[in-house]
Amino acid sequence: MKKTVEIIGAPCAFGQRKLGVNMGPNAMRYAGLVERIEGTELTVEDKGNIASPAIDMKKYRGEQEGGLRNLEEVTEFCETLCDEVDQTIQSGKFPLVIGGDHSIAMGTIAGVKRHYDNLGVIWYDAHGDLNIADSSPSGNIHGMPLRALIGEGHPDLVNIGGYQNKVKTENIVLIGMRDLDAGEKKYIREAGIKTYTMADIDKLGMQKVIDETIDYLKGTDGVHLSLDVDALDPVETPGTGTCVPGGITYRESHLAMEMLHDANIITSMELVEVNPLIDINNKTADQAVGLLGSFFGETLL
Ligand code: 6HN
Ligand code: MN
Ligand code: MN
Ligand code: MN
Repeated sequence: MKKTVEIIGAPCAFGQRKLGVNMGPNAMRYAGLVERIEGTELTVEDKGNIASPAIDMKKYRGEQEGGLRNLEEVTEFCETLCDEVDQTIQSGKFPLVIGGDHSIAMGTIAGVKRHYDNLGVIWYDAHGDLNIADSSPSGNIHGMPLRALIGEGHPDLVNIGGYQNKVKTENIVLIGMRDLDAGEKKYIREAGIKTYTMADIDKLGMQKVIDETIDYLKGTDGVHLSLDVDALDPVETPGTGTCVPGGITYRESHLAMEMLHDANIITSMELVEVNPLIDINNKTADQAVGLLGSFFGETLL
C-alpha cells in the first residue's frame, strides 16, 4: 500500500433520485474518517469535495425523456472526478473516493485505468450495476456504471475520460449479489463474469470467497475495490437508497476488508451510496468508516 492516502469527496446524487447521498462524503468525515485512517501508519490528505453541477430540484425530481436520468450532470461530474483521480495516482498517492452514488465509479475508474494495463475490479454490492438504458427498470444511471466501464451503453458514459473499454469482463469479481435485474442476469451468464451471490457467500463463507477472489485476480496489474454500502444488510446498515434484505453482515465485511488489506492487492478504492438523510444517527457512515479502518490496516489488538 502506498504511504499517503488521498481522500476525494464525490458528492454526486445525479445517478439516482434520493437527495442526501451527496452528503455522504461529509457524513463520513463527521464519523471520523481522516482520524481513523491516520490511526494506522498512513498519512492522509483530504482534497475536499469536487465541484458538482448545480441541482435543479424540479428537474431532479421530475420524469425525464430518453431513459437516462441526469445524463449530462452525471457525465460532467465523472469527467471532473476522472481527472482528480488521475492526478492523485500521478502524485504517487492511494486514491480513496467517497461518494456519492455509484455512478461516480465511471469517473473513478476512468482515472484509475489510465495507469494500468490489466485492471481488476472487485464490485462489492447487492447489485450488479450492469444495466443499459433498455434493461434498466429505473433509468437511474447508478445501476449502469459497470456495464459502461466494460464499454456498453450510452456513448457519453462509455467515453468518460476520453476513451472506452476500461474493464475486461474476465477481470471483474461481483460479491454480494442479490438483486439482479433480468437483463443483468442474462448478461452476467453470457459474459461469464465471476460472481458470488449471497447464496454463494452463505455456502462458502466470506473467507473462502475473498481467498478465491484474490487468486482469481492474480494476473492483473492493479485492483480497484468498489464498495457499495448496500452490499451490507439493511437491518444493520440502513442509510442507503436501494436497500435489499438478506445482505452481508458488518462482521463479514470487516473480514473481507482485513483480508484485502493483508493481501495488499488493492490499488484504488471507492466507497459509495452512504445517504445520511435516510440513516439512523449516522450509523451507516460510522460503519463505512469502521470498514475503511480495517481496510487500511487497523487491528483489534
Ligand atoms: N446501486 N438494478 C436497479 C436499477 O435501477 O438499475 C438498482 C440499481 C442500484 C444501483 O445501488 O448502485
Ligand atoms: Mn452499486
Ligand atoms: Mn447497490
Ligand atoms: Mn486475470
